[in-house]
Amino acid sequence: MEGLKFFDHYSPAADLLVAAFCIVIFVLVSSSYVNKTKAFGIYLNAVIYLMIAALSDVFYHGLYLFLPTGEYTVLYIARIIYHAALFSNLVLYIMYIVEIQRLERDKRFPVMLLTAVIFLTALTLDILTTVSGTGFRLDASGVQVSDSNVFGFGYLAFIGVILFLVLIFRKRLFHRVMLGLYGTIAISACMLCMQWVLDRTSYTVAAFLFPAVAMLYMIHSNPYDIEIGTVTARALEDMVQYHYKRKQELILMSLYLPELDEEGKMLTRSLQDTIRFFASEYFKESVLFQISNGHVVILASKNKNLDYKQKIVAMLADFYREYEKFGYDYKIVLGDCIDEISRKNEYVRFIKSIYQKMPMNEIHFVEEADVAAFEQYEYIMSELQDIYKKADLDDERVQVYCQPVYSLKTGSYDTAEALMRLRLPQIGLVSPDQFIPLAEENGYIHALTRIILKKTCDEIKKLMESGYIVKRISVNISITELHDDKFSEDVVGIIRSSGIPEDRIAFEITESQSEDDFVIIKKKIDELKGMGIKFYLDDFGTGYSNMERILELPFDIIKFDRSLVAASDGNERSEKMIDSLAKMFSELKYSVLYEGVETEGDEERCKAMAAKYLQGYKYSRPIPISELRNYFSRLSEQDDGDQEE
Ligand code: G
Ligand code: G
Ligand code: MN
Repeated sequence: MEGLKFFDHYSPAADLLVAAFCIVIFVLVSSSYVNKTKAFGIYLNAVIYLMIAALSDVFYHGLYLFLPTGEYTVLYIARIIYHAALFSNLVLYIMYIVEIQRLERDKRFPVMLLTAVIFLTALTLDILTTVSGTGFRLDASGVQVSDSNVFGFGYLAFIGVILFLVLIFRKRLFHRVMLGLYGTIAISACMLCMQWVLDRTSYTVAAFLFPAVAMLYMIHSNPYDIEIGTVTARALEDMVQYHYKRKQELILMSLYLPELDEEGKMLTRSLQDTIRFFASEYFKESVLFQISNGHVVILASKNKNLDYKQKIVAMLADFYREYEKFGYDYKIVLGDCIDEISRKNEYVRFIKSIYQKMPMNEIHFVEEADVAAFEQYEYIMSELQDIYKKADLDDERVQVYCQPVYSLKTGSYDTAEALMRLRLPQIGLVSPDQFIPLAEENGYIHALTRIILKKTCDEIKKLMESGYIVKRISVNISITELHDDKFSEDVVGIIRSSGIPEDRIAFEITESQSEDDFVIIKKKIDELKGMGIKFYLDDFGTGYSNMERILELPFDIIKFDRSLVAASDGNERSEKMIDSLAKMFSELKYSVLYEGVETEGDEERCKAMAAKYLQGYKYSRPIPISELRNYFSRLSEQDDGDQEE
């Protein structure tokens, strides 16, 4: 140090670079989507102080060149301002860490108190030692003559607090983020050590830049999908929270394209362009969020779009025009954000609950009633989850209803379809359309099937023991559960442990949609058929039937959907078509079952169209399974019946 002039330790290059980098950070922040959390506010302040520190470092060193020799008071003051800026930056880093770690009040308070004490003590000592001459001084020739290095001790004290926080509360953040923080702190400390060893001061501020860059990248960056211009669902929550706290109202627009909402599917380029256009063209400062492949949401502030009603009208008009081009099925939900939902920050689930109950290709305007429906949806969902978790095959909440099926061959009811209902403590009986889709989407359906299967087997056993003739009862199966490799093993286990013959159970499956489903269904039918379990093709006529595909699957019974029965009424062409389909199936050794037989007329027509089985309100509505005995006949009665024939 001897003889080396004050200015020789220093080059402004690093500080100027830091100042420039701070500007780059501001540019990045304003051109990307940032979650405007409290932590982010602290972060921005830290960057501002960093920039002040860099500039004041340049300034106080520069002063040396302009001040008359020996008249360094202004320089000393500038140097203290520089230290104050750096210390403020460190205080803000500590506040920031405390914030992202979400420390509780009782932990936050002592940490911040200690930080304040360090800040005031270090700055006071810096000033006192400078004034008294025991601290930083330059002699007439510009050589540093004394340095008690208050700054260095202050710095170490702050670093001590930071290390304490990141080590003691390291579990509070994702470990990779913590590792990133450790890494940048270590690099900063190394830089300061090297400076100290080499007796240079140029990189002091630069060392403080690394944590700022790391935080921006790891914690606040929320990159746009560069093609479509969306940010993630997480960002949606932050935006909702930000506006809710400030009592600023938002407008919500949600587009769902079910056909594209599968893993691996991509929105086409031109669809991306269109969505980006819709998100940016109509509303000022709107943000586009991608919730899943086929689901995007736009949020915009009401204040900034006072004419939002006209904008929505214009947007929808354009939407219909664009829709012609793409032709995908859609569901749209539009409207004001609702306080109740904003408070809980549950828009994604809220919107999904609306989609659940709305028909395809419609637009739904959000209304208060949706909130009540959402609460019910959430309740059903939590009950389903609980049923799934408890995995109790006798769960009281899952109830078996049955619709007896009339057999034309025996002239009696000896088969039936099991239909599930939920009986939930708070809302009573729930019908399948309110919970089957939910259970399927969330992976709970097989848990329900197991219960209904067990209960059906138990009832069949009771019926048989009381002398009733039960040919079989069919249980509905969802395609999603067939994808499980253990399916066959599992259902056979349940049937066997109830002690009834396997052939008393049948499974109903609806037409498959994809090649994948087709292969799975075929495999499962092959596995189970050998044991005498029969298979019904459910709802025939409602899907896009591929006749060739259907005939490749070894179904036993084809259930003609009730829409076919209705269509055959009074429409000769339809009747002819249905009649020939039914006859074709019969000749190929399938049995034909007509669903939705409601009247005498329906019954007559179906009988003439190769019917083997009839099901519908004409015979019975779905009834609790325990009432099935009112329809089924006992062995002796059946004998009587046979004699009459
Ligand atoms: O009985 P209801 O009309 O409410 O039944 C409506 C639909 O729900 C039926 O088309 C039927 O396919 C379906 N469903 C009823 N019970 C079950 C069941 O146990 N499992 C499955 N997967 N679907 C069922
Ligand atoms: O798709 P699946 O066969 O599983 O559907 C059976 C459903 O059809 C039952 O939930 C029942 O409520 C309903 N259903 C049964 N019979 C009739 C009927 O005669 N008319 C109408 N409209 N619906 C029926
Ligand atoms: Mn069915």
